[in-house]
Parts: sequence; C-alpha cells; structure tokens
Amino acid sequence: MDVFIGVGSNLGDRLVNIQKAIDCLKASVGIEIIKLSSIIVSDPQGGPPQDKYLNCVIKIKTYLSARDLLNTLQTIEKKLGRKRLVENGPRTIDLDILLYGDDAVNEEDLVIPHPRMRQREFVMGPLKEILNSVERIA
Ligand code: PH2
Ligand code: MG
Ligand code: MG
Repeated sequence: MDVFIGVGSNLGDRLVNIQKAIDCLKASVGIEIIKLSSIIVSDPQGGPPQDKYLNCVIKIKTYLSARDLLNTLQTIEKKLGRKRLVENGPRTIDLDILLYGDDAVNEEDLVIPHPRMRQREFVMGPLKEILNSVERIA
C-alpha cells in the first residue's frame, strides 16, 4: 500500500528528531521509504503559544494494516520521547497517517484521510511536492 505520513517537531533539536524518526521508519519491518519531501519551517497552528515547527511528508510502501502502522508510529513517537500533555501542544515528534492508499478509516482513534490535512498548508505543501515529483527511472 502507498501511504503518506505527516511529520512534525517543535521541541528539542527538531532536525535530529526528524532524522531519528526516518531512521526508525527505515528500521521497521514492513516499511519501505519511497520519498521524502523538503523539510519546511511553519508557524504553529492551534494549541498554546509554542515554537515554530519543522514539518515534512514521507511516502512509504507498507504491507502493514493501517492499525498496525499506527501502532508502529506511536511506538516510534514514544521512543523519541513524545509525551502527550496538551492537545496540539509542543512535541518532539508527531507522525500522522495522512493517506493510506485510497482507503477510508473511521475509528475513534484513527481517521484516514487525516481529517485536518486539507486546511494545513504545512501538510499540503510537502504532500503536493511529493505528488508532483516525477518517478525515478531505473
Ligand atoms: N501539528 C499540530 C498542531 N499544529 N502546527 C504546525 N505548524 N505543524 C504541526 O505539525 C502541527 C501544528 C497537531 O498535530
Ligand atoms: Mg498531528
Ligand atoms: Mg499525531
């Protein structure tokens, strides 16, 4: 399945956090990284006053179900020190499933496509960059 993951960080060394998340994804069984977008700086949207974010989008191929992928992403978030304190508050790393093929999922803790992605330029910009890029030949 082709899957797009939204990545955000605004706590600690943001670039290192994103690099570590990519390394963890690479090391995960059943996940292959296909493309990385540029990493952009973005103003925080929602939540308490907080520092600017670094955001990017990653395209992967996976045979994991959406549920198993969510579990894997949450394990990586915890490993990198994510603590859920305030809604939309500062975070070392946030890994969100944006699109899971053409599938729609509507469960209490998992909604795909990501319900707020269309209003978020820090998601749509990097996502479009990947979608508009040309597949590599050989
Ligand atoms: N994530 C949020 C809330 N607000 N703002 C920016 N700029 N980038 C984010 O990744 C972000 C946010 C909740 O996940
Ligand atoms: Mg998020
Ligand atoms: Mg999240």
